[in-house]
Amino acid sequence: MSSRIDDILKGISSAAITGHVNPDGDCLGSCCGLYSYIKDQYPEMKVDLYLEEYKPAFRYLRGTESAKNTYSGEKYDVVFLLDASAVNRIGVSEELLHAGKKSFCIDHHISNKGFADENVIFPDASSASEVLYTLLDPARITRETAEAIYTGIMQDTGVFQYKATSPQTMRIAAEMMEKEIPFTSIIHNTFFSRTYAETKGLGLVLNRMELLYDGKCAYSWITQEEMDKYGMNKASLDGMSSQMNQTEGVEMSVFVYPSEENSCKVSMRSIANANVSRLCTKLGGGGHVLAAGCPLNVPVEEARAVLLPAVEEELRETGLIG
Ligand SMILES: [Mn+2]
Repeated sequence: MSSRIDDILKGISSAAITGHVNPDGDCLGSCCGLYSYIKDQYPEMKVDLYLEEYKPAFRYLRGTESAKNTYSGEKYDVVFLLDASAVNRIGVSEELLHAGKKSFCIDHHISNKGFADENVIFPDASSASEVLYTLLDPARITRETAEAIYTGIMQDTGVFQYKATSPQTMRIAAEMMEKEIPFTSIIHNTFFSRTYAETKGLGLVLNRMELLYDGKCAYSWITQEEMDKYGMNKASLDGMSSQMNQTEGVEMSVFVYPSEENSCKVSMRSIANANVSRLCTKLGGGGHVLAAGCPLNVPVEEARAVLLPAVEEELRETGLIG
């Protein structure tokens, strides 16, 4: 059976694949899934995978061993952009958008306006990996491709718990399991397992957490000094806001961490009712309704004063506070 990806790849001799900045599990899963599919089906094709720094636990994914983390001007017949919601979110280099005769974006972010030549964006899909699956011929998905697709779906659904997890999501995951992938170790190693340092850092963030607005909003932060003390990097901060959300009565969480000098980044998660995408968009960021982020041009310690009025406005608009 010819799939959409097979149609695109007809008569093509080179392809590049990239995801978004600071790649997460879905970004890696979708990029490596497509890489693996092309490697299996088109062994003659030159295919380069571009990935920024990611959590070492994902190194089992096929393609990570040869991935490039800098772009030096190569040209391709087609460039695939996965899980990337906007031009300024493209990983490794924004120039990759124009590195191909044609660009093809595969995504599930509601904020994606379709910046590539061709775009397949399903805002209701659980993950870019799920969108990718719909473009492949299921009969030709090998164990290695299945590992990647399963990883991406599992990661972006928080192990099949978030709202975007549909019956179709579960059917695809089940189909991937039928390829005999080691799903228990994939889940443990990439979702739950942390280094000792990361566990200590999480403890600090949770211990510092405050409850604001009738306990509806959980707020916490970490400084560069603290990250250095615990040997943490950007990837060690994944999941902080989700952990904060596991507190009775909390509707949304706000976690602030350092980026460049005198600026910071904010990660927000909502349980169900608050729209953190709307909130973060007002602050110059974006993302999903239940998971979003934004950069701020103030140090970590000063973010609270900038963020709280916007948080309060969102909680009022949603009716979570009076
Ligand atoms: Mn995603």
